[in-house]
Amino acid sequence: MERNVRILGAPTDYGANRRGVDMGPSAIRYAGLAEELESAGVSPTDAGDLAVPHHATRDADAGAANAKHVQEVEEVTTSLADAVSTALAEGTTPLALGGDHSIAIGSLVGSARDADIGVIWFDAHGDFNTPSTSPSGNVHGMPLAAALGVGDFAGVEWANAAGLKEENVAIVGLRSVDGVEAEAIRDSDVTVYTMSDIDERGVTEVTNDALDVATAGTDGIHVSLDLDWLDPREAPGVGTPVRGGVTYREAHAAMELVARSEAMRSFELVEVNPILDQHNETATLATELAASALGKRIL
Ligand code: 6HN
Ligand code: MN
Ligand code: MN
Ligand code: MN
Repeated sequence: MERNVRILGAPTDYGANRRGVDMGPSAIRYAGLAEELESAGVSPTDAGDLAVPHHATRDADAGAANAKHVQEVEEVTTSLADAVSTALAEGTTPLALGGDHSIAIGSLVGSARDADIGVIWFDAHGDFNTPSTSPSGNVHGMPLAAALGVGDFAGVEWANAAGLKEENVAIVGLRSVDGVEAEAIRDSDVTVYTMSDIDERGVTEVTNDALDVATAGTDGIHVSLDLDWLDPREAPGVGTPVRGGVTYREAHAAMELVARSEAMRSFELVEVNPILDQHNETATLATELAASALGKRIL
């Protein structure tokens, strides 16, 4: 069956400190996303960018110190959730382009609206902070907790309308986690595969296990790919790099297993920051990994 992919740009940096990640969708398109997807045998349609409130029109210090710009994040994720669920209802696979990782709240809510979904979160970070545990106040460190309904987001009600189950969530590649965030992850039913697990068991076995977790009893999975999952040598253009990530080839191997599972119903590429990148290589890498996750074959 031919897959139709709908590209949804979400050019926002309200969830992160680093201005520049809002240019991620342009950089990824410029790197040749549409052509890469065609080479994977899928038909992409680009729906353009969601409207994101311009910085000049917003108070630079908006939101509480422990959840900065939470209203702007809510605005963007609400429209992304609608765009994702519409894309699915129209028989296409939504591919959201961040933007910082706060957009995942929208992808998850939209993808789970009419289905039971699992999630694989490829990331150096757990993104499981809440306003009361976050050391930075940046919402991009909180989307997984927010989408699971963990934590008090100062009146914002995006929480678990999605009906997402912790038992169907797997984090892969974790190597940077804050103190209280670590406790919260341990107390949850989310399954975590750290970089040490990948060292010991290999990326293939770990990804297959993560696929089992996310697909068990669900209608399909959301794949959230934070480019800082990769080692900064491969992906320098990210706002919160952490040494010791997966290699180029390990990342492709994992995405190829995602493709083989045929379980992916929604997808996102986040945290590409062209200002911090070198010659757009992180954006280019994002396009290549997307192609692998959507079934690109060598022969
Ligand atoms: N990301 N744990 C840190 C924080 O500020 O909460 C870093 C979060 C990074 C988030 O890369 O999507
Ligand atoms: Mn992340
Ligand atoms: Mn649901
Ligand atoms: Mn990250």
